[in-house]
Amino acid sequence: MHRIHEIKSNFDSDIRNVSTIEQLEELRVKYIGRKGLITTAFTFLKDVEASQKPKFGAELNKAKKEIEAAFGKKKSSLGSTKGSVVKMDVTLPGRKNYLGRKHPLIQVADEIKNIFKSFGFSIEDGPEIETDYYNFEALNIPKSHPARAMQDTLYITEDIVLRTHTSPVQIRVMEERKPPIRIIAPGRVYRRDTPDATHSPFFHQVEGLVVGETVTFADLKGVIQAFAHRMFGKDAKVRFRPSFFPFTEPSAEYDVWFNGKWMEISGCGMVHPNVFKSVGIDPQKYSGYAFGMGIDRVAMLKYNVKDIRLFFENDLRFLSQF
Ligand code: 2NL
Repeated sequence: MHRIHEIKSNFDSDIRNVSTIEQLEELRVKYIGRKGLITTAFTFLKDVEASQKPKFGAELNKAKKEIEAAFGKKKSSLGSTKGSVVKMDVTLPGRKNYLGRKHPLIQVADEIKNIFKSFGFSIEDGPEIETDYYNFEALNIPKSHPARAMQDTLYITEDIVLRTHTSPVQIRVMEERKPPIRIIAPGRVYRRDTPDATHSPFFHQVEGLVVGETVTFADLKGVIQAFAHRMFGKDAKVRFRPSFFPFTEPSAEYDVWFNGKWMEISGCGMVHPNVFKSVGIDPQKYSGYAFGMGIDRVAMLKYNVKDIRLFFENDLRFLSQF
C-alpha cells in the first residue's frame, strides 16, 4: 500500500519539474505507459491478500485517475503544440494593429456622392473603355477637335479609346431613359499626359446631368452654389465665367472661393441641342444642364496636397494622414 503512495509522491515531484511536452511524454511512459509503474502495479493485485484486494485496487485506481488528471492539466498548460513549447515573453510590447481606411480620393468621392444624393441625384457608372462615338461623336465634339488627337487621348484602336471624361455614361443613360433625368457619373478617366505635379494619365471626375421640361441655367447655378456650401463650408462663394465646350451652349467655367482664394473647379453649361439629338431627346421640348468636376482636384484643394501623383503612389506615410 505505501508503495502506491511512494509512486504517487514521486510522480508529484516529477511532474513539477516538467517544462516541455517531450518531458511530459517521458513521464507518461514512466508512470502510465504499457510498462509504467502504475500499470505494472495492477499486475501485483493478484498477489495481494484477498481481504486487502478491494482497498488496494481502489487506491491504485485513485492514484491512476489523479495521475491522468495531472497529465491533462499539465499538457494544456504547456500548450497543445507538438514539438517544442512556444515560449512567450509576456513583457514584450504588443504588435501594432494597423487599421485600414478609405483612400482620400474615395473619401472625397463619397462626400460628393452623398451631397448630390441628398439633392435627389442618382449615381450612375459605365465602361472605362469606350467607343469614339460615346466619348466624342455623341457629344458634338468635331473630328477636328484637339481632344480627339492622338497626343491627347489614349487610343486602343482607331475607334476605341480610354474614356477622357464620364460624359459617355450620361449619353448611355439619356439613350435608355426618358426625362426627367437627374444623375451624377463619378469615375476614372484617362488622358495622354506625362505625369507631373498637376497631371496624371488617369484621374477622377464627377459629371452631373439634369434634363427636364423647364430646366434653366439658374437651376445649374443654384445646385453648384448649394454643392459648394456643403463641400467647402458656408463661406464658400461660387463664380461663373463664360467659356466654350462643344457639348454645352451656353458654357461656363466655375470657381469656388475657398481658403482665401478663387479656385477653378471645372466647367458646366446647358446641354447642346446636338447632344440631345444624338440620344433622341427633343431639344424643343426638353432642356438640361451638365457640369463636371475633378475629384483629385477637389481633394487637392481640400487637403492642400500640392502633387497629384501622391494619390497614386500608395505610400502609407502619405495615405495614413487622411
Ligand atoms: C470640363 C468639365 C463638363 C459637361 C462636362 C456634359 C455631358 C453631357 C452633355 C453635356 Cl452628356 N455636357 N458634360 C458639360 C460641361 C463641362 O466638364 O471642363 N470639360 C472639358
